[in-house]
Amino acid sequence: MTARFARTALNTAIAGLAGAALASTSVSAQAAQTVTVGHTTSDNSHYSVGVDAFKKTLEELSGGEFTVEEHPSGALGGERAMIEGLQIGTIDTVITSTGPLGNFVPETYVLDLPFLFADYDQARCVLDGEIGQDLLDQIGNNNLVGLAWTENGFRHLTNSKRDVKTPEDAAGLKIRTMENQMHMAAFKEMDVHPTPMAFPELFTALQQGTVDGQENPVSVILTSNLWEVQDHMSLTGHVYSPAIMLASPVLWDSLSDEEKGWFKQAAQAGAEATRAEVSRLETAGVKELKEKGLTVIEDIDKSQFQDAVEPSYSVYTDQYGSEMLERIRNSECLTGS
Ligand code: EAX
Repeated sequence: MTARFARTALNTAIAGLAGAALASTSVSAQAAQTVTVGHTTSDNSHYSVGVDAFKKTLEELSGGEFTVEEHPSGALGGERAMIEGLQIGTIDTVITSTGPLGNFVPETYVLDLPFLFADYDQARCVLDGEIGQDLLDQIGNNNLVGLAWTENGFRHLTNSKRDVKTPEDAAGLKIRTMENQMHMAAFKEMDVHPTPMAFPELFTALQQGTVDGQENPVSVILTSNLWEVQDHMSLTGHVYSPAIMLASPVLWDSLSDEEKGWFKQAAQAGAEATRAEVSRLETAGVKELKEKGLTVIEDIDKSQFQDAVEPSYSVYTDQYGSEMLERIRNSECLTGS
């Protein structure tokens, strides 16, 4: 190396260092605002895949003004407790199933009726359309902000006692349900003993035999390791479980319109990533659960379960009428579309 070349290389290196120092000064002068996201599932779940996409999109759109901190596995509490946290501003954003949401926004109970949606296409289409938007608006009237509909998935039954092929097989089992009136009413019709419980308590309750079984989408059963404490799974798909990304009104009111737009766009990117993961796990996850030792009953006559829980619809219509139910049934969203 000639002396001249060495000097030039040294100068370039010094210039580079100075540039880096300048860049880091300007970043630290404008520290990113950290946004918390809470959810109950693990850090390899469908929700977590959504958080990654949300984080990436929000950081990109805001040019680093916001950064995202994930709190998975119920670290910030169960879903009902986290929604309360949003209302008082102790949590910024939450991804939750609609399980406990009806307790805050009764209009959303309709979504948790058993066998309301025939398949993923129909459910996603309804939530992405006018009906989904109207429900987001209702959520906005209840001291919460609905950023985007995302997804938990069709729920399937697991238990530690026996193979369940028919509603009669399930009768007498003690099953943990979400804290949702519609789910509890449906299970009562099957002569199951519904035991509402927050998700973070579920694994231990199954392990200790406080309950015999539970019901959740494949993604949750797999990534929350429920297969370790359950033996039998039935692909009942008895209810579609929507999820939603919610924000605290305290955070929301501090944002400009442009920033609000970034949050909504990022939440939608998260929802798309989550839905793709739910779809992937619907088959790949079942295979994995079998490999882990669960007996999976795939050939279920769903119409038997549907007939058994049908009377529970009156629990909803007696209180809330049938207008929203009819809108969903009459929507242009087709199955398999
Ligand atoms: O949203 O409580 C439940 O069973 C939910 O499916 C879970 O918390 C993921």
